[in-house]
Formats: sequence, C-alpha cells, structure tokens
Amino acid sequence: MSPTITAFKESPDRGRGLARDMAVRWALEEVGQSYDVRLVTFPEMKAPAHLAVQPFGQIPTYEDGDLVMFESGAIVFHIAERHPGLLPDHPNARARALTWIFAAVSTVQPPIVEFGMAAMLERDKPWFEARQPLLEQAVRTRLDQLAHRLGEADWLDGDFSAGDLMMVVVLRRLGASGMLNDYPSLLAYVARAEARPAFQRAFDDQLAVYRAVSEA
Ligand code: GTB
Repeated sequence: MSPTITAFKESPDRGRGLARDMAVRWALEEVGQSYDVRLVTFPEMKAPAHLAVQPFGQIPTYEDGDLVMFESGAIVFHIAERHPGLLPDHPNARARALTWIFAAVSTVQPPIVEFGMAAMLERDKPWFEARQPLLEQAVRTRLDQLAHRLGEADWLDGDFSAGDLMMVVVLRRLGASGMLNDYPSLLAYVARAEARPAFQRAFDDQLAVYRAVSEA
C-alpha cells in the first residue's frame, strides 16, 4: 500500500512549491515510492480528525499503515531511512546527513521564515522599516556561513542526500526576495537540486493541484 500525505487544497503559495508537502513529495519521488495525497482546506486542518494526526493543525502529514507522522523533516528522514537513495551507507555519514536536516529546519530556516513573515504580515506596522535590516542580516549571516561550508562542492556532504533536500526546500523560500542572487554558489546549489527529475515531478504534481483548484 502507498503512503498518504496531506497537502493544502488551496495553497497560499500559488503552486510555487513552497509549502511543506513539497519536501515530502520530493523525498518520495527521489526514492521511487508512489503515494496518495489527501487535500485539506484550512477549516479541515483545524478539525478534530486532522488534529488527531497533526496536533498543530498543519500540513504535511504522512500515514503508512499504522504509522502516522507529522513534521516534514522527520517524515523526510523516515522515508530516507526506509528506502535507498537519500542517505549514504556509512553510519557516520548517515548521522551527518541527519545533522543537515536539523541544520536546515532549526538553524537556517528560522531567520528565513521570520524575514518572510514580516514582509507578509507587518508591512503596515510602524516598526517594519526599522526591523527589516535586522531580519535581513540574520538571514545573510546564515547564508554566508552556508556558502562558506558548501564551498565549491555540489552538495553539503558527499552525494545528494536528504540533508540537501531539506536545505534546498528551506532556501527556496527566499526566492521572491532575490537575496540568493548575492550568493552564486547557493543559487547554483538550489538550481542543481531543482534540476533533479524527482524535484520536477514533485513540483509539477503540487502545481497541478493548484491549477485544478484555481480553474474550478
Ligand atoms: N514544522 C512543520 C513541518 O515542517 O512540517 C511546519 C509545517 C507548516 O508550517 N505547515 C504550514 C501550515 O500548515 C504549511 S507549509 N500552515 C497552516 C497553519 O499553520 O494554519 C508553510 C508555508 C505556508 C505558505 C507558504 N507560502 O504561501 O509561500 C510557504 C510555506
């Protein structure tokens, strides 16, 4: 049986592949695992049936037999652990790939999300202009550090791994800001990842959902 994931019925990202189901779709495509998608509306995400699966009323979730999971990073790691293709064989290298998943979601992502949320929700607030340079600098600090670590390598640690997948998902949220243009190696890193056929399939599938709903 194929696992079932949840995704927005009407994604606010307008099909740009920025919602978190993208990470899960991409991981499943990378390992060649077919899956079903249950689309949920905002009210459905806050209803008891969904809260029983995702206590914070969010997407994505992952259900496979009697296994029920939430948190995109954990889901991606679970998929990577159970299928070949997204983790190296050596135990230490696998541990380092897990480290990069955590680095993506808990070190690089927070300033990016804060910067994005401020631009989306606080433009009319009196503090917006004063706070913006601080938020931008916090993102740039992480990008500087990440670019330094990546150097001239294609991927963060050896072959493409679940760590790269998660990092690219996080970096893609900066797309509209244009900030990545100042970091050619990171821009190329994201482009390299986006060129992967599995990314393309995942992207096309989530875009098809957005198009079907917006044309209905
Ligand atoms: N830590 C969780 C995980 O990684 O799984 C975070 C999940 C999460 O943030 N889910 C969001 C959600 O369900 C959707 S992805 N939000 C509804 C709610 O909290 O009520 C975040 C997201 C949303 C929209 C855009 N966008 O429009 O560009 C990008 C990313």
